[in-house]
Amino acid sequence: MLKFQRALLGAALCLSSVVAQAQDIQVEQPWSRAMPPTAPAAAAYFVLHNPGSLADRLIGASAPISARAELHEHAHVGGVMQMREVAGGIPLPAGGQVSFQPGGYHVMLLELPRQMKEGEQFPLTLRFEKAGELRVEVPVLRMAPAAQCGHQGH
Ligand SMILES: [Cu+2]
Repeated sequence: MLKFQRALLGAALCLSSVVAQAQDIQVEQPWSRAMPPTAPAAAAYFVLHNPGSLADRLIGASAPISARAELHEHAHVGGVMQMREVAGGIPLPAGGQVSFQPGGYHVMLLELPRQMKEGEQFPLTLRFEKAGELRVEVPVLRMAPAAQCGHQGH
């Protein structure tokens, strides 16, 4: 029974997790990991859904909490995991989804006057080639929210 209730709760969180939509693009489960006050940067994560029939591309991001925001990916370079800026933006195929998550794509927030604390949130503007700008509120969490949903069935 408890298992069933948890499943229901998970489904409810899943359904309510679409927080912003521009044309066909949806941004789900935005979050940022709480960082130590002295950390030089922070990262924002989310899942992009494009249920439409036109491919699009994430080409930029900005947030008032940081002077600079870059689109980053993690890649193995000579056996070492490094992150680097993605040249030319991140493609979002028609009918597809792209996850931004620790160890993968993320929006890197650089030159922050101060680190955000757990429980705070900040606006993040995502800029798409076709869909234009889309603004989401990003909660600062200690851990990833993905376990609540797992993105099954999307
Ligand atoms: Cu990065």
